[in-house]
Amino acid sequence: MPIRNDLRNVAIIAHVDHGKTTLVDAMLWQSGAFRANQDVKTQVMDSMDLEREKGITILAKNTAVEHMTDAGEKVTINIIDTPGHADFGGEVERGLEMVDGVLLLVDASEGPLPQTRFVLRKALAKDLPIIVVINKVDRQDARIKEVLDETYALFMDLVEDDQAHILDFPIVYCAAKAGRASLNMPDDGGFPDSDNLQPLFETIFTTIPAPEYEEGAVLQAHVTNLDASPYLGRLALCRIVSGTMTRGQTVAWCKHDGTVQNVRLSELLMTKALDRAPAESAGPGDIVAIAGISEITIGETLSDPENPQPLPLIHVDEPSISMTIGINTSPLAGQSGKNVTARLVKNRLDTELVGNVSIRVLPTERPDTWEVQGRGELQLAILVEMMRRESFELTVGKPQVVTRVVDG
Ligand SMILES: Nc1nc2c(ncn2[C@@H]2O[C@H](COP(=O)(O)OP(=O)(O)OP(=O)(O)O)[C@@H](O)[C@H]2O)c(=O)[nH]1
Ligand SMILES: [Mg+2]
Repeated sequence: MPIRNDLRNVAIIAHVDHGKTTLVDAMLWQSGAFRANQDVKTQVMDSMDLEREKGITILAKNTAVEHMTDAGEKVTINIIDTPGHADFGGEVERGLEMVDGVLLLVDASEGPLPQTRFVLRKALAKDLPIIVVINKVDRQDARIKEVLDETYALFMDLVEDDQAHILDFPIVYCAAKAGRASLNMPDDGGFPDSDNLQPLFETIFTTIPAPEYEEGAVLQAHVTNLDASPYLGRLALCRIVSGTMTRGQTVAWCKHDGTVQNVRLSELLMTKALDRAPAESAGPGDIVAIAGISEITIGETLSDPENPQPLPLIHVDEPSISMTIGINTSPLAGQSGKNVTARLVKNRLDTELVGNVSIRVLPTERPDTWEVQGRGELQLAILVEMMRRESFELTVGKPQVVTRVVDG
């Protein structure tokens, strides 16, 4: 099958704080995404207010860098930065739908932690090639060799019998903050022997397969994420699996409920560093944002109107924590916010459902209160905090563990 040798799609996954977003900063800088004197914030991908305040990634985001191989060929790398906190695991699962391989970061001092196991299990389930990146080798308390042994032990625990080939993973040692990488193991607390990330880039080029495609196959583009633009309205982020997409084209929108509707792509955008720029057309393996379909949701497919071929819906783990969210019923209601009616709260929760597949909203006995289920307390707390900032006044219940009845 032909391949797109000018393209690589990779996700960065790890436990919280192991340095994913910092590594993306360095990859952006070293690919000429910024001017030398440009004032760029650290963890530049953490663009939401709440992400910057809390210093964590909440939403998975993609960026694209252009980089030269040692052989002098220009390759575009689409990088998906994912959150490490367990509550946002749904973001990781969707991010993996877009890529052909992953960088598994492990902190050189902390070693593999629970979320390292969770994300590695997800990557193995999709049979994605893995590059292990031992990061923060410069930490004074680094224990690189032990951490590598613990990482092998984790793989041994998780790989299936038919996946032994995955144990051959390449290992790159990084100091993401310093923007340095090496294939040789540095001393604990020392720096990688290369003064840039080129060894990491080369490992990506050789380990992560270029997207494959079938010549002449019908269009199939999978919606893996949503975003909004003040000018264009809802944007659907898609990975084109086969075929090509052009701006203005009419495509078949294969919906969740099995129906198909023809729609026009009013805008086609491709990411370059931190910006999305209009493009005329895109092909297999490309990650694009499209506008023009205001009701489109995650997991749906855009395909050929003559011969629509939907891709499988995206499966995400079940919610584990629930909490009630309702209007403020106290006598002081209306003093701190303006969005106080049940209808506005319900509309806002419905909007959240559209972009956030790991959340559920259920009715309760009260017409002004809903049960919201999610992946963890932090995820639900962030939702409440966002709503309060949007001027909602809410009464919020205590988080409860979701119990599920299996087989009656
Ligand atoms: N010493 C050292 N610190 C680093 C390195 N890379 C990242 N850090 C620090 O580790 C902290 C976490 O970095 P982030 O890049 O936000 O980690 P993350 O994995 O994106 O975190 P989440 O997205 O919330 O899971 C920051 O304070 C970084 O400055 C490194 O190579 N060496
Ligand atoms: Mg991050």
